[in-house]
Amino acid sequence: MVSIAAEPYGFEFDPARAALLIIDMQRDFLEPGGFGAILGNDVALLRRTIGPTRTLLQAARESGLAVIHTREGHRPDLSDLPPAKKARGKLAVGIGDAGPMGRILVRGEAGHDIIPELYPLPGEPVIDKPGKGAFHATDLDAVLKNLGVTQLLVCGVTTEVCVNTTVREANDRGYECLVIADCVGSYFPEFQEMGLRMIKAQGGIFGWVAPSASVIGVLTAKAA
Ligand code: TIU
Repeated sequence: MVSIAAEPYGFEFDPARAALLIIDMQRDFLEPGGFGAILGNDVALLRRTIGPTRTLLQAARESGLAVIHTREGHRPDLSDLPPAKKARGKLAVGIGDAGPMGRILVRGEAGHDIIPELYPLPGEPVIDKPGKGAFHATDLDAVLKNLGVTQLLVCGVTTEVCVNTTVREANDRGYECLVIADCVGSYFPEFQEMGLRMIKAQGGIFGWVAPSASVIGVLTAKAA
């Protein structure tokens, strides 16, 4: 156990029982022409997370930490796409429709895949999820239990949507979540701030928040 400087107080980190969880760092959210941009968002606001997450991912791999990736998306026949999710936003081009990177948020399409900067290595589980939370209708809980993981270092996009939903789901399942502030991103600066404050408020009601530098220092010391 080693204490990582975090808010609202130190996170007692047990690397043998921890995983780096990288949520939905997909081209559809981070590159022009994808789902994020179609929703009217500026993807540049999310792209600032790529550099720090890449550095943290490298440190995690070198220290032997388990690494798990998730992707939001749907079957090509859209049979797992709730009609309410398809209809939301009244978009001219929405989930399942053809976009510049293939069909929007459909598994197997270029836009659905993880950005090249953070591409999973063979052996790193990739969880395909149909919802915002990574536990809903996936085998993430089983994968974590089989790995003996009880702590999650959480990165990804977007802070107030898939990251917050997943952290809340994880918290209710008994996992301890440390959210990495500079490795999570929102299209809305005010939601970035509040999304992090909601996690660490009230004594860490959903978890902890720390900058990647605090975690990398600990992982690097472990690897040395
Ligand atoms: N739109 C938005 O902020 N997010 C999503 O639709 N999915 C995720 O957060 N991954």
